[in-house]
Amino acid sequence: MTEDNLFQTFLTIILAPVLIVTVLVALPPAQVRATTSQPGSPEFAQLWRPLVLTTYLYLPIVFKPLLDFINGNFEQGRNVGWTESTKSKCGSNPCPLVVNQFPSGVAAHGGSWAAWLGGANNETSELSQAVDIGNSTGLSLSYYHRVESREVSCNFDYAYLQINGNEVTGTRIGLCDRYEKGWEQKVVSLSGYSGLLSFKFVVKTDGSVNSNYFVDDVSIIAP
Ligand SMILES: [Ca+2]
Ligand SMILES: [Ca+2]
Repeated sequence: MTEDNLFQTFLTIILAPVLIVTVLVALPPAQVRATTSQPGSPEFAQLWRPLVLTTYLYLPIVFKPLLDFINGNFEQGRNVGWTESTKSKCGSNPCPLVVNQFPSGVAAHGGSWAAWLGGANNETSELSQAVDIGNSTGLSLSYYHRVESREVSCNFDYAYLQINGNEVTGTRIGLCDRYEKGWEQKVVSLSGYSGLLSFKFVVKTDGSVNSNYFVDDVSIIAP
């Protein structure tokens, strides 16, 4: 069970009854005495209106599906939500992919942290996180990405997205100067997917000419 599922279970089993009991206890004694009143009477409305309104306000919060990424904007820094893997970005030493320092002229899309994949030759950078979307429909993955590359050809270094180990059609982008367009949003439909999804951003570079790929503000969005 993921942290999200544990949290959702806590909210559903513990917090919802606590909220309802809290509302009941908070009712003035005069209103509690009115429980003997008949439906439709002013006393009945006086008793139940605050309870219904409060429950109406709280339940969507309590039962709202928690479908989003942990630390999707990377602002919580490293080792929160995301799993990182690098091959040769720092020689034999793994380098952080979640960073708050960037090459000259590059900044995070939002806040001060983002993911920086690539940035070395013969590199494989992988950044992954699993999200349980249950049986929800109509969802999409949204993320912002940015290419910075010295490659003229777009055939040597590339980035793509995997879901559950399979490359997602339409997400592969060649890393080359032609695609240096600043931050751009990418939206990927999750139609046809359900349950626990393992998202992985992958960058692979060849043996020469540097390429970089940045990702920020990763989220699950509803229509
Ligand atoms: Ca950010
Ligand atoms: Ca290259």
